[in-house]
Amino acid sequence: MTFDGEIAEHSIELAPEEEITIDGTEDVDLYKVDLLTGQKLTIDLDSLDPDPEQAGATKLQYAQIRVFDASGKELAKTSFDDFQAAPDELFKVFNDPYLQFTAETDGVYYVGISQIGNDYYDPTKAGSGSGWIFPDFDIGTGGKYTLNLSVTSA
Ligand SMILES: [Ca+2]
Ligand SMILES: [Ca+2]
Ligand SMILES: [Ca+2]
Repeated sequence: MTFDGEIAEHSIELAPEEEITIDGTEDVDLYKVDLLTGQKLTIDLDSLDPDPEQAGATKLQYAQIRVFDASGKELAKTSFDDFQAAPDELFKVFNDPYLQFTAETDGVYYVGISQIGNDYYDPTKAGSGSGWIFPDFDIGTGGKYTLNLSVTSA
């Protein structure tokens, strides 16, 4: 399955009259996946080149992947070695994360996508993201991506 996402600024309404603005460094996109015991989830993120027509558009660099169980407990997270091309990718694209996760029990899992630095958020709490920027390296400004999720049986 393929999803199109974007790490960017947006506003969310926590309650009527209570709206907060999330900037790109705090944005988290969560994807819900059902897995059976022993199934392996392969997560491949490809950041997209910015649209030249769109002023100020940037490329998502070093996105973070986290995997949670149904209660929001973290089970896996990108580490330095995970910033590499997927096996089906011809060119080595250092910067984009690729992660495999094997479910130990049947259940609902969540995949969280965020940008570098924003990797301690609580997936059960809106507004818990935080991050930082490195403008000199064009890091921290978000961007669009394609997320490829596939499940293989044990
Ligand atoms: Ca988003
Ligand atoms: Ca890919
Ligand atoms: Ca990739």
